[in-house]
Amino acid sequence: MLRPQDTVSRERRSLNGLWQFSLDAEGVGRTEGWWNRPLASAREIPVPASYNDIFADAKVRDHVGDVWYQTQFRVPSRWAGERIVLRFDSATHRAVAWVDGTQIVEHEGGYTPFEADVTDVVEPGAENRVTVVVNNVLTWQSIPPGYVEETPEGRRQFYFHDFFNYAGLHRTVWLYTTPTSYVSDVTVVTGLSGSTGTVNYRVETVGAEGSEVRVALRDAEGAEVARATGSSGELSVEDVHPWRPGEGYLYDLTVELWGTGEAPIDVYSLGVGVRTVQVDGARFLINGEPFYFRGFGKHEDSVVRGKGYDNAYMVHDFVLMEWLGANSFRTSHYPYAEEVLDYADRHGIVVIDETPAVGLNTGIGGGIFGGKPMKTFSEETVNAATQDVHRQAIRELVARDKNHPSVVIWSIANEPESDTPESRAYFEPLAAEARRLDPSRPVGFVNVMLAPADKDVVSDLFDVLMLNRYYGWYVNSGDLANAERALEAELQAWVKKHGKPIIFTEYGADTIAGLHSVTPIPWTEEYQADLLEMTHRVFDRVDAVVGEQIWAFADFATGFAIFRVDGNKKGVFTRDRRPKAAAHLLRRRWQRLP
Ligand code: GCB
Repeated sequence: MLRPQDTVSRERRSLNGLWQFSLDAEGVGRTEGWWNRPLASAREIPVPASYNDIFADAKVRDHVGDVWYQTQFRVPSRWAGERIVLRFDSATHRAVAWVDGTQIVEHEGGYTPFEADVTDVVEPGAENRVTVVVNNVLTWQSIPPGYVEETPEGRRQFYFHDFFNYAGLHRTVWLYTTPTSYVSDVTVVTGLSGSTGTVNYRVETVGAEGSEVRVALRDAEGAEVARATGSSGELSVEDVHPWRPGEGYLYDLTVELWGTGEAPIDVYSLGVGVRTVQVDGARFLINGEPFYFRGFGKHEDSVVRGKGYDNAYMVHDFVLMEWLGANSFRTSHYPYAEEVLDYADRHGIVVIDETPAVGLNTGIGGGIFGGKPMKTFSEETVNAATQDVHRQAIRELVARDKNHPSVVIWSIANEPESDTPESRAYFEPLAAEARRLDPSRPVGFVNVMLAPADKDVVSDLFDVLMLNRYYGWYVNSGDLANAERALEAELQAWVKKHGKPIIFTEYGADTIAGLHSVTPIPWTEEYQADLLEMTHRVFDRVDAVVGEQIWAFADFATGFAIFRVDGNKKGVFTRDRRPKAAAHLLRRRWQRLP
């Protein structure tokens, strides 16, 4: 799915700003047709942002159900005759949108874009009203899953993941144009052979019978290095300048649609990084060279905005990662804003790209913390309908992110149940689907500590092993000597069983910034640093470990739990991005590693 662009044939404008917002506490908006008129008793709300922390109002923060957004926009009269599209970069977790009285689109899933052709609905030159109902309910058939309980005080949402269920219009809303004959999709797959690069491309068009696709590839200085005609083909680049970790070199692929006129009908341009990704035994290769991931699991999370996209936080987070010497991160636990991947492409940061499939595991926490014992996979819980939604989430992730050179692995789930026949039956078709959609990238899922090598029954379906482990924290708590032995023993079992590259996608310790101790006491800054050092000693002894991504980049908001004080504190930075002692330790280590 192509991002909106300004080109000679296209124009876009963002509808970001202050919108009207109404909470639908009684759940009556859909039957009362709230889209037909200005929202009653509305407040102003920023878009993009999560709505939860904007108001000093628990009813908004903890709301379960529908909220309504509305704004007015004017379509420039010069857009008459163009195809006009309204696009939402995301609406968490599902939405229906109307322009004036007409429903234009609905979408399931909180972290991927959706759009509607509104050419016949809007009036160029006139004011039009857009209304969106956004729903935050998590069910057994949503990704991520959850369930709702009715209480005398109203509905309560439960879920199995460890971050706050922020909701709303989290990313940009665009109004944009294309010509009526237009480029609807572009797919590139790149290759390298010696000093020659290849760019295999495929262009899809709509309404373009009788027209011709022409593509041209230019280097970063703007010099043309290859061109071709036809909707698919392969471009070859002599003396190629590859995209590589630490150096986000991008070519520009300009796609043009030509009719009989003097100028192209449509023009779209795409940044292309020429690079290869491959798994070879226990090595992870980028451009044929072994790559070692160092970085973080992150969240889109900041004060007030919640999961609302913010340029300042985005750039600052990258700058802090660079300051530490990190070269990669995982989009735990959902696809991030496309601006993030564009930045990673330009700066040579390597990304593990994850679906929102987090919490498909009732075994975590459940019994101990008062949750009801229940099966993960059953007719009543995660079932075939959930699997369909999950499959669709994989499709939308790949469709959106397939052209980003920074993305090197598809992670199709975080810590699902993976030690039962039901889990294998659930994941086998999903792994196959991810591979079918994109044979050019390794596919993985993130394994939970409850399913070590001797219990796991799904890892053979995947190309890499991604492990989340909390030795020294959730197990061997406060006992780093035993933690070190246990971690190494577990790792050796994986090496023996699979011989695949192992990336540690999580390890770490909750740490209160400013809490210090001369002895190694959990929750102190010193303990976090000691735990990381212990874990790194083990990694350095095991060749198959090809990556270390600490949990987490920064402290973040969670739902209430008796082991969470104002959120999860495993950040190497605080929520407002101040470094804990561990940051300095990582900086010393990562600047030393090749
Ligand atoms: C995990 C999860 C992550 C949690 C983390 C923790 O395994 O993948 O979402 O936040 O542990 O801190 O418990």
